[in-house]
Amino acid sequence: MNTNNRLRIAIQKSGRLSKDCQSLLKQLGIKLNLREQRLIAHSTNMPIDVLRVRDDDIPGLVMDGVCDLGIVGENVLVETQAERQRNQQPSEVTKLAKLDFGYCRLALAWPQELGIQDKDWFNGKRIATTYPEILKQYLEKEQIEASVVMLTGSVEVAPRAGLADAICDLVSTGATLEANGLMQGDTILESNACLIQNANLNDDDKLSLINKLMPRLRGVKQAKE
Ligand code: PRT
Ligand code: ZN
Repeated sequence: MNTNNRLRIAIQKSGRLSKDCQSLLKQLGIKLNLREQRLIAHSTNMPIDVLRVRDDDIPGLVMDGVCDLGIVGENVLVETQAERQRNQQPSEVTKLAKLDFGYCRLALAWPQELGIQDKDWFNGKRIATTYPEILKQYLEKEQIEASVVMLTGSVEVAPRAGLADAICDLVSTGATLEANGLMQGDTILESNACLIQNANLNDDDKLSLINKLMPRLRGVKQAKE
């Protein structure tokens, strides 16, 4: 548990969500002294500290109560939850809001030259992904017997490199699939960035600060619509 009396928020240090997270915090009125290399940024006008980490670490930090709040893609949240459930580690969080950035979908794809394929084609195939838990749950639900090859990066080159027959990867514009000669199939998960809270947070001061920030968040979302 974070026993520090300042509300601790985990955001991605550098990557696709960083800029949007920083501007959201700014729009919520949280003034931050962000210095490039620092792990922690202290707010100068509210009892808030912002922890800047890799996105993959954010759900765990919130689930374990090291941070009170976190902003992360639903893809990373769902994958971490499934992995932690399997390992019997704390996996609960309270989802406070779906945010309007970081949209992408986790979809299946295979070499274009194979043409359109149905789900049966995946039986006996190898599928490369960074999201083995989400993929395994999908395969089980669809009763597909395929093997899962875990890759932490460059998933889109796996078929060409002979590492897998197909992939299950994040797609936003589709340009990466196109550039790698891959055809997009079913979407397994649609994802946005979301704001999560530690499920056991019971510090009254922190809860009332969150209650003060939430209407502002709704205001920011409405202003964009
Ligand atoms: O260093 P760190 O671990 O923090 O960052 P990371 O490299 O793991 O993540 P990052 O910054 O790439 O993405 C952070 C989050 O942004 C993801 O977890 C998603 O929730 C969200 N997001 C939104 C995306 C994309 N869009 C996206 N297009 N994450 C990755 N991609 C990649 C995808 O993997 C593929 O390689 O972009 C490529 C496809 O993009 P298109 O536009 O060519 O289809
Ligand atoms: Zn990551």
